[in-house]
Amino acid sequence: MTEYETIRVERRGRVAWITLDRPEALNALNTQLMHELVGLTTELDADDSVGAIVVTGSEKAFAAGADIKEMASQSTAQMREANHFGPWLEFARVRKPVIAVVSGYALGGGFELALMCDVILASETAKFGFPEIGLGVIPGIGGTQRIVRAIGYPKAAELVLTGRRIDAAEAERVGIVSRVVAADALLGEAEELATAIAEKSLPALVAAKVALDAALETGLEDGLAVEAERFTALFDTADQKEGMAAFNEKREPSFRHR
Ligand code: CO8
Repeated sequence: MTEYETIRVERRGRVAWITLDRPEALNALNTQLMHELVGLTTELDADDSVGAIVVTGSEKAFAAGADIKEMASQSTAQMREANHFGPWLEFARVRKPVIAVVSGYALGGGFELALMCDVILASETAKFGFPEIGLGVIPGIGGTQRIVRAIGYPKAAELVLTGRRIDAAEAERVGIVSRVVAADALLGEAEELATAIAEKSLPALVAAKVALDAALETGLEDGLAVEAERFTALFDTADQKEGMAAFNEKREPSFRHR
């Protein structure tokens, strides 16, 4: 079992819960945390007993950005050498559903991490923003790209160019988060949501993510072709036979995830 210093991991049925755990820095994403988080999610992605992955933080902060103390004195050459971008790309390529459960600050890299996930469930205490512009930089791990795709250019540009922080209600209104829930209901709702997803057929979940990703990556015709191919390929899985038999027999399906 790998030991982690900046994250905690727990299994609840088919759901793997990852908690960012650098309370002294409001879960700022330093290099160690990045490697631990990306290494673990890659392992969980290869483990067929895991159907969905939750990433969460503390009540006060999901993550307050990349670690400013670590970055402050770096030169361009040193930033290039460090390659902070490759590992986050690996995180974004995880095949299984990843759910960000956000309470408190999701700023800068923390907001970008949430945007790498498939679903964002937020507490009413959540605060999102890209403060980078006020630090003399810009979002660097996908923020400018994913926020435009998520909410459209004008609103995205306002957030990136001003660094203005928005609350959970505004984030829900503009379509950044899937759902906002009361602070004391967050973990319960998250568990229910993650379990509901994780218990679905794994091949169908993976196919759904491939098709959804295609909507972002390709034109409509190519995306439709990806969807049609993935849909068709599922007809050779045991779970498609079970899912449709269960419907016809008026019972709940018992998926074997193959
Ligand atoms: N990095 C390092 N340390 C941090 C960070 C951070 N991003 N955020 C908070 N901390 C530390 C504080 O320095 C403080 O430590 P100490 O007690 O040693 O002084 C501790 O966490 C608690 O923070 P505060 O005392 O500031 O707590 P407050 O409740 O007063 O304020 C805020 C909370 C508003 C969240 C405030 O901490 C803040 O503004 N944090 C910085 C937010 C920010 O600017 N984030 C963007 C960072 S840049 C970025 O994310 C770029 C992403 C692209 C990266 C590409 C590859 C690396």
